[in-house]
Amino acid sequence: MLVTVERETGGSWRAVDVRGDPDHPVTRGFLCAKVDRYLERTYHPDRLARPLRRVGAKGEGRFAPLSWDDALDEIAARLKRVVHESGPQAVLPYSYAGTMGLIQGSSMDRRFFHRLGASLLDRTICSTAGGVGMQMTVGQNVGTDTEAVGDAKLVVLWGTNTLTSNPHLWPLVRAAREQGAPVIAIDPLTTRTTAQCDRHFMIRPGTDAALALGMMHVIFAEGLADRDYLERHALGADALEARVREYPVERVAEITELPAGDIRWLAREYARAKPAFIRVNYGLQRHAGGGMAVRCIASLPAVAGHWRHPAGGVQLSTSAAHKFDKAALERFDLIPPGTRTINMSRLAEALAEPGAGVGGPPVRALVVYNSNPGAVAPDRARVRRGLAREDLFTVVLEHFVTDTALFADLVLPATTQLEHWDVHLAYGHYYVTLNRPSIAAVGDALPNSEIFRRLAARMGFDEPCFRDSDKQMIRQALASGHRHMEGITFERLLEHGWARLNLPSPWAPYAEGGFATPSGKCELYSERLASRGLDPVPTYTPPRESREENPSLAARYPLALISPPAHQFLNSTFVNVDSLRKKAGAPTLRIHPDDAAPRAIADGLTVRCYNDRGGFRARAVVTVEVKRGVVQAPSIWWGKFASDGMNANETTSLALTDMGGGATFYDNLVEVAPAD
Ligand SMILES: Nc1nc2c(c(=O)[nH]1)N[C@H]1C(S)=C(S)[C@@H](COP(=O)(O)OP(=O)(O)OC[C@H]3O[C@@H](n4cnc5c(=O)[nH]c(N)nc54)[C@H](O)[C@@H]3O)O[C@H]1N2
Ligand SMILES: Nc1nc2c(c(=O)[nH]1)N[C@H]1C(S)=C(S)[C@@H](COP(=O)(O)OP(=O)(O)OC[C@H]3O[C@@H](n4cnc5c(=O)[nH]c(N)nc54)[C@H](O)[C@@H]3O)O[C@H]1N2
Ligand SMILES: [Mo]
Repeated sequence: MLVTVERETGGSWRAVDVRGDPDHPVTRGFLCAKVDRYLERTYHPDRLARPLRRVGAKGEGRFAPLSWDDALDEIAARLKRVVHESGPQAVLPYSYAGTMGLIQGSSMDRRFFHRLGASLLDRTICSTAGGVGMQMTVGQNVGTDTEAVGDAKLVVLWGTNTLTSNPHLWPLVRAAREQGAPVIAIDPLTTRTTAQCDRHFMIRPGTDAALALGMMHVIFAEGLADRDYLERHALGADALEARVREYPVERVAEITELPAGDIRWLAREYARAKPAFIRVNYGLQRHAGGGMAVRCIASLPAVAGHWRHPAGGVQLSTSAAHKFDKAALERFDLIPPGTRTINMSRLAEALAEPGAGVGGPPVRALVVYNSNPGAVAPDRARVRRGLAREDLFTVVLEHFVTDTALFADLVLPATTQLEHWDVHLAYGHYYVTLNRPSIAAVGDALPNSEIFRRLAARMGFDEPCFRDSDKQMIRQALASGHRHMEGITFERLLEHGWARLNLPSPWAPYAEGGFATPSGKCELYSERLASRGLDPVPTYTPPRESREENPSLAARYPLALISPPAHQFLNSTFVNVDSLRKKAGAPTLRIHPDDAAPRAIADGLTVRCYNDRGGFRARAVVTVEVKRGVVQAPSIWWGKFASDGMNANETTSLALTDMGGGATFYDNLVEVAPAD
């Protein structure tokens, strides 16, 4: 991102424009809809400029400013007291994707909490199910090189809304299509993306594993498998072939609610295109069987031999190829042995009445940064009950008074990406990016790293690592010695802004095998899964909230709710940016006419969407663009922008995925009724 600054009277710099870097081979000079409005957000009148102390009740939002010294002294004193009375594990850090920069997201903060001995946080809320599904199959969350995608002969966009959530892939999808590649979407909803595809399969949510198994059934049965690749580079092809015999097309049609003919067509086209590319993404792994679903899909390119070509294969992420020195950044060696880990997707449980469910001391102090769990975490009502606990000491580092900050005892103003140093990996390409500050901090805001540096000094942590500057930490991150990072230096990044990992271009990661699994092969049979008590062979796990798994629940709550990102927001970030919120409109719920009619729901009516966990109001949009039996509530609204103060996470559950302990946001049965 290139920032244009102008000198203001008084001499300071003001950012006046942000744009994509036209030289960047993947982002090609354009920003997504929301980051395009980054200045409106940076200079927003509500932007936090000073530390605040709560003066009203929790959740009420009445605060008074105080100095940094007073705020940090108070926090240090409170943390020391909690540690003294209940042990350090009574402190819980909570952070996720506000910034994904390594310095402002996982460096000084981690050192601080590791040295303190705080509870560890398992960061599962987004991607761990699919990540583990990839690890168990290809060994790591590394897939097809984005830049090669234009040469694919068939593109499957599987559980992803590319034009909204990953727009920089689109030019490459278009390039493939211009050369004749059909582009196929698999999604229960019509989206901006599916509307641009040649075919759209409206699959029943949570059944993608069955579709992949059915495709492999056809591929094996019709002699379309790449036996040579399987023999040389896969483990367990026989076990897989036996398994997919259990998934004939007719059975898969029943499970997925897709026509048998379409499944057969897809399998044949997929196998014959040399090569075919699958962009699988995180949407379809937010279900109970999400890990297995990704594993089944990740098995396809080995079976059809698509990894042979740089443009073939699967991409869930590219993150794991970025080999930064995490040990140096985060200092795992400072963690006291035996420290417990709390799963962030179950924050509601961790904050519930003292100690419930997590074992060990109750959480008495919560330090939130880069995250807004009061809006984004599942079972929001319970999360908020936890945040409202009088005996919980809560600190929130933020840009704004979010749904979470409303409950804070102290709110600390943090810098944005225009105001601090950072270095980034990517999860959609193979480039490292340096983040240089372009303006001074707005108000008295400080970088997360500096806040934890100052807190460390107050806690008496005197190891030299607590005095490292951000620039020093960037150098430490780059100096991993891994061959992917060779030649990527701070100086080079300063000069150029970004650098491709030291990889061939284009890169075909598994053309000659070289899988990062214990066997070095694509593990279609996984000993590691067997040892975890899971099926070692790809299989289908039905959604947890479904007619198969819980018929009585499905009878009471027959509709499957999907609450995916909005085009104009980034999770709960940007919801308070007026221009974007205007475009997003009010909270809506899309519902099929056949589901709307028996409920007396007309287009535009205010409805309530609910289950036993809670509910929220939205304006009904009656449309055939959602699958029958599925409803969609886009975006994670803030309480203050919704008429009832609620959002979709009132209905989502604490249940976890089969692998990686992930959240199951889209495995969620509800009922919908007119609001009044
Ligand atoms: N504009 C915008 N972009 C974003 C974000 C944002 O909030 N806004 N968030 C960012 C983040 S943190 C992430 S993790 C990514 C998420 O982006 P993606 O990985 O693309 O995931 P989702 O948007 O959750 O879901 C993508 C699609 O999957 C579909 N889906 C849901 N369940 C199923 C299923 O069972 N099977 C199939 N086949 N499809 C299903 C949904 O209908 C949706 O259209 O986007 C990133 N980009
Ligand atoms: N129902 C439902 N719930 C979901 C999802 C869904 O699809 N449906 N998606 C899930 C997914 S994929 C994800 S990744 C999570 C995301 O959940 P979060 O990680 O909580 O992401 P955001 O909602 O964007 O909130 C990030 C916060 O960090 C703040 N922030 C940004 N930069 C900085 C910084 O440098 N310093 C500090 N201190 N703060 C900063 C922002 O102001 C913002 O309030 O939500 C999950 N929740
Ligand atoms: Mo995410």
